Amino acid sequence: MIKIKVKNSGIIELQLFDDFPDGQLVIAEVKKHIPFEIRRLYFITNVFRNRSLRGKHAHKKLEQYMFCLNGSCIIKLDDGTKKQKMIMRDPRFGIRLGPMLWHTMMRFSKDCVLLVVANDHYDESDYIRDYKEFLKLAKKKI
Ligand code: T46
Repeated sequence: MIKIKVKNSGIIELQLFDDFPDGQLVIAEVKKHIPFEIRRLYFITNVFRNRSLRGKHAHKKLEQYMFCLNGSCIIKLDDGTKKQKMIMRDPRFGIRLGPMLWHTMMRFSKDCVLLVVANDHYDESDYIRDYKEFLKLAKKKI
């Protein structure tokens, strides 16, 4: 398994039951796998352009886990000091997108399905969408 080098990230492995050839069942329980109460979930589908970029922001406080349920994409993480790039293609593994972590998703396969669970409701004021501002804030927090 890949080692996470950036701050405020990590990988969780969910419980999997493999009923081949009748499918796989993957389970996430709050507190056992997801360390917060889930207040929102959303999913990203139908990214038809391989060159599409999503994310390109950080959050001030929000905690999230992202799962790639189908297909694949690349995720780039940047904590303001260290950067890391990973391929997401195994639905068992969730990546923590904690506060102050610039994240960009790219190179989506056409069948890519991303599921994100979050510990709070949508709040645009929690987003940092300007990279220079992110770097300034990230340096202050060191
Ligand atoms: C994140 C990455 C992984 C809402 O109104 N409510 C919501 O809950 C969300 C997630 C988005 N929106 C609105 C805000 C924008 O006007 O939907 C529009 C598209 O959102 P955005 O450009 O932020 O989408 P992504 O895919 O770049 O980012 C999303 C999440 O917004 C973000 O929190 O961490 O996925």
